[in-house]
Amino acid sequence: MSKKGMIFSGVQPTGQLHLGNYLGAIKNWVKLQDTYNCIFCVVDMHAITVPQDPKALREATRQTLATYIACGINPENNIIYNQSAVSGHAELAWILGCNTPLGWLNRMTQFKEKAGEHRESAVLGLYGYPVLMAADILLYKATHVPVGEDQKQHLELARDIAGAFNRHYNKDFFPIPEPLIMGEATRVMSLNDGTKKMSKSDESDYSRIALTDSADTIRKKFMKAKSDSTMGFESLDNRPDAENLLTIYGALTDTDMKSAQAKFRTAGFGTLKKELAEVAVEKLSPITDEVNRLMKDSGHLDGILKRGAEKANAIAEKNLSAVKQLVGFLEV
Ligand code: AQP
Repeated sequence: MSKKGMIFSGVQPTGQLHLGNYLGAIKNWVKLQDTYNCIFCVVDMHAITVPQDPKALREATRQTLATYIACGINPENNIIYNQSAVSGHAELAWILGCNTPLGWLNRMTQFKEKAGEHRESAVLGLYGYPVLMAADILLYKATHVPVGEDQKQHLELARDIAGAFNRHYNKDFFPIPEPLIMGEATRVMSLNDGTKKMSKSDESDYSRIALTDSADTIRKKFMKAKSDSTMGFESLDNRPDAENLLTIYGALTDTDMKSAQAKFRTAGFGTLKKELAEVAVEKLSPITDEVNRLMKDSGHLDGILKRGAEKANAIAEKNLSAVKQLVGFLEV
């Protein structure tokens, strides 16, 4: 069967992957891997846009790969590697950066959120993160990018950057990549605060379900999740915590929001949380067990990354060489 196009996507090895990464991204990759040519990257160069401990970064890189595989990504049929192993990402990011107006970067909300009040001391890498993300995608001429809702703005910028490059060099060189924002849970929120995204870097461990949490921890975290005082789930207006828990339930059980609401129409938070915890334990325990098993053999994981990087590099070098030709770099 001929495949529909080229997918590129990735996760930063900035800590333990969580339910948001799974439902917003990796669960969808598993569905897409048979119909597209897929490149799934562990984006370690993005990770260092905030300080990382080198030993922990290496470990998180392996753990992110192990999580991809444990969630059902087949390392034989897809290219999986870590970003820093392919130098083309950095090279293309520089070239694209020379075509990206600062005004476009100034609109990026993730930079504003992450830099916060410390804008003056924020590093260039954090500011340029979206240009590197555009380079990741365009290096492989990817046509589709499955991401969670939070990455939509960066993907729109990647589309703008691709268009600007094509116009500048008067050639339809880069395909304009399409976002694939799929599933019932495109934005999973913190268990402590339904208005905030679930995130690896949240200070509170209770804000997220990590894909390496034990069954007991998963139960404890859901039972402690923030609730409100309204009984039943018929109306979710101005109830971000209720909506979040129901969204997660729907995504884990592959039911739409309406059916999930109907199921818990007159129930209290306690009932929803108990059922949700059991569903999560059932779905996530096999993933956790497999991650733990895979992590015992780092040689095997490193071998997968090495072979993936070789395949990725072969595509990257070809595309980058064509970019350099267009730009006018002399290759002797
Ligand atoms: N809460 C979320 N809901 C749905 N999708 C999410 N994704 C991340 N959080 C959620 C999706 O997961 C993919 C990889 O994201 P990432 O880890 O590389 O970067 P991030 O979006 O910055 O995630 P975190 O957890 O918030 O990381 P930190 O704390 O390190 O910044 C993307 O497709 C993303 O949309």
